[in-house]
Amino acid sequence: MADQLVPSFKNQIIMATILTVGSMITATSTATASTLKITVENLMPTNGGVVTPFWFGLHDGSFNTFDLGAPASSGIEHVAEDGLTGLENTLPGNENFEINDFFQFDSTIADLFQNSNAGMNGGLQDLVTGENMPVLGIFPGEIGTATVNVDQQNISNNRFFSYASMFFPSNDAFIADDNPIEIFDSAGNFIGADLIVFGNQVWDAGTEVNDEDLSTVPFTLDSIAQGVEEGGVVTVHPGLQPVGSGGLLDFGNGAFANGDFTVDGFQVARITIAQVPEPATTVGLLVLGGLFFIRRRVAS
Ligand SMILES: [Ca+2]
Ligand SMILES: [Ca+2]
Ligand SMILES: [Ca+2]
Repeated sequence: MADQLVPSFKNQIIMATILTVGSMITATSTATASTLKITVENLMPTNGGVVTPFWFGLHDGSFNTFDLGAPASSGIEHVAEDGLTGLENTLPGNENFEINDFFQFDSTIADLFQNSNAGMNGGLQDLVTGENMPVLGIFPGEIGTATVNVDQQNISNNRFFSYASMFFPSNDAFIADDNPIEIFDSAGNFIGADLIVFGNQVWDAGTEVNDEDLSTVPFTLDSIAQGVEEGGVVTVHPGLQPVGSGGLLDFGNGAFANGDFTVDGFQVARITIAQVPEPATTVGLLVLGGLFFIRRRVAS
């Protein structure tokens, strides 16, 4: 009996020590920086819509992307009408692109964020896009990712997540958070996010009339910043014109025929925010070191 107890007692010490070492490693890594992985998956069917380069910000909770029933900001207008965020020159192959070289745009969402209290308070912003055609965005079935490092010591500056992206093709349809999403609690514990944007959460910016005319929808550079002013407010988008009516769902022999986001249960995108684990090699070495220490103690 005693012979069986000894190894089991040893195992308990070993387990306890591994847990201690494990929590020390966790404590060390969360005391400094956290690497977050932002993943955006286009859940639309083949020949559905495109999620244009997806803007996100990590901030103190004070940045307001939009309000239903209120006029859209110029930042949201440019996202919704033309898929432009102001961070175009961060996209692969697009390093020399400056919006204002082509269009006399007022503030983009990147400008608004940078100059907001949230931005000046250490807010971070970037884009998530697809690998196949990064300048255009994330296509049906495609997944885009981005990683970002947040300072765990000042996590209150980056506790909340906001996002905005155009639903393409459209005159001014977009997806975005109506309220910032809390991804760290007030004590700094990681909550993360895993959410699906449904078709009834596609918004109309209220800035451009939904004429679905090829000259006003940004299929080419020439049709960027074209359209009839709407002068309205942000609403739930009423939907694209039905198939057969000559609208965008009929464009290009049905290239976007499955983009009717008013279909029941239609899923636009899945957004996940996860913490990137510590590199396995570092953890392994530390655990091995801990075990070596235990064996010496148990043997003595
Ligand atoms: Ca809001
Ligand atoms: Ca509109
Ligand atoms: Ca337009």
